[in-house]
Amino acid sequence: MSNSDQMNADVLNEEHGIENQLRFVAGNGGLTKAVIENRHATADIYLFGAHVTRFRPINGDDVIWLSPTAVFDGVKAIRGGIPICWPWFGPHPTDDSMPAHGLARTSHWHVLSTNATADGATTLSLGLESNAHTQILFPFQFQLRLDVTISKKLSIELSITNTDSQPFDSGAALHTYYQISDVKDVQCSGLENVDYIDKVDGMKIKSDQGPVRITAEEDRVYVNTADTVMIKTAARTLRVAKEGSRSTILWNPWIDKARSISDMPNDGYQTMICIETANAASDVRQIAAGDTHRIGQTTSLV
Ligand code: TA6
Repeated sequence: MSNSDQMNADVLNEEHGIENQLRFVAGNGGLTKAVIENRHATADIYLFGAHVTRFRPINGDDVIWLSPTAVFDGVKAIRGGIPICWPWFGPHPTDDSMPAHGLARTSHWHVLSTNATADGATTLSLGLESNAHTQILFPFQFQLRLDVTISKKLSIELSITNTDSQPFDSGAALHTYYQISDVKDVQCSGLENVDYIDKVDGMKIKSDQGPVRITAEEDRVYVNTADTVMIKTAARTLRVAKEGSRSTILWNPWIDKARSISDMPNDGYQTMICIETANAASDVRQIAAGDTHRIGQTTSLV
């Protein structure tokens, strides 16, 4: 840990630490993270990218998948966890030189507040405001706030406030990597009979009548759904409910794509699936000057 990292953690603990519940430490690569340990669960949240990298209910297993070869250099997005994709999901709509999935997941956020509630939950709020760097990528004034609440559930909510004098388009995804016991065993329900854009088959519009199983690379953008998704394996079922979103992404890179991703082990695809609460495709929101849009999700064990 460098002196500045330690100082940063010390100052943050002075101002925002919660005894026996929330402390700041220098995590991987010296990046500052909040460690939350309460009577319901434990969790890690990096300030870089406002990135949740771990959530484990007490007496349970990790819910979130984190690549063992993730890079923590404060520049590259952390592979796994919950990358915050904003102000666009996927490639930039018009400019290929722009970073995939926007600027939020590779920005350094700051602590707004921390709170311990009577029922033993812990909340961490992080903020990111527009600045000279973000203006290059996204020429609007904005304020972002991410509220992470750790109880026996994992709740996150991204608030996007337009502090500019004109409206802007806001695409987003809470790009959540879920830990699963075996990709060959997983079934995702709640998306039956919902149209999706198939990104691995010429962007064709398709739909399924039954639960989704993974037998090859899947990269689907479900449109016009506010529904809860259930991620089922023999080991457990996860429930992902969402707000402020009418599009859901389902992704598994499978063998070849996983091998091409430098910060993912070749076999990484076998123990993860992404279910992403989004504002993508036809669900990109226009936020008027002065308005706020909120997109959130709550993940729980069934
Ligand atoms: O959400 C699925 C997706 O858009 C895939 O197409 C794949 O690119 C994935 O995101 C990961 O993107 P990243 O930029 O983090 O490598």
